[in-house]
Amino acid sequence: MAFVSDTLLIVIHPLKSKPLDIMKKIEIYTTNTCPFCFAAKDLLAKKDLDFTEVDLSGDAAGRAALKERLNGLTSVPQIFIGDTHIGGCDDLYALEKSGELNTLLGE
Ligand SMILES: N[C@@H](CCC(=O)N[C@@H](CS)C(=O)NCC(=O)O)C(=O)O
Repeated sequence: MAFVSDTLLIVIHPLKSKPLDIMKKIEIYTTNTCPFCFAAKDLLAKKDLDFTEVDLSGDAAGRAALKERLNGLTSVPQIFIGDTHIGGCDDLYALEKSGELNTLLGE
């Protein structure tokens, strides 16, 4: 929306007013039949946040690599903000409820 001034953008979406190199990347590991994955993506979409989805459906090697990275955790979704592993769907909603999600994204 090139016609929207920077000032107006700050009013519309405080997180997106941050330069892209400051806004932390959101990465979510999912499978395509997982209701918790849909719920987590739904929250991110409702907050109009861009995220990178890694769909591990049918990807045994990918799931094994994620399990290794997360010291044995096997469930999806698994969500990262920048280099920080924040956990799964419940953890994402808890962070949103407490207001910490915006802090994590914007700091
Ligand atoms: N409390 C977890 C629940 C996640 C969950 O149960 N995911 C299921 C798929 S919908 C799963 O990965 N189950 C297989 C496993 O735990 O290894 C969350 O909020 O993310």
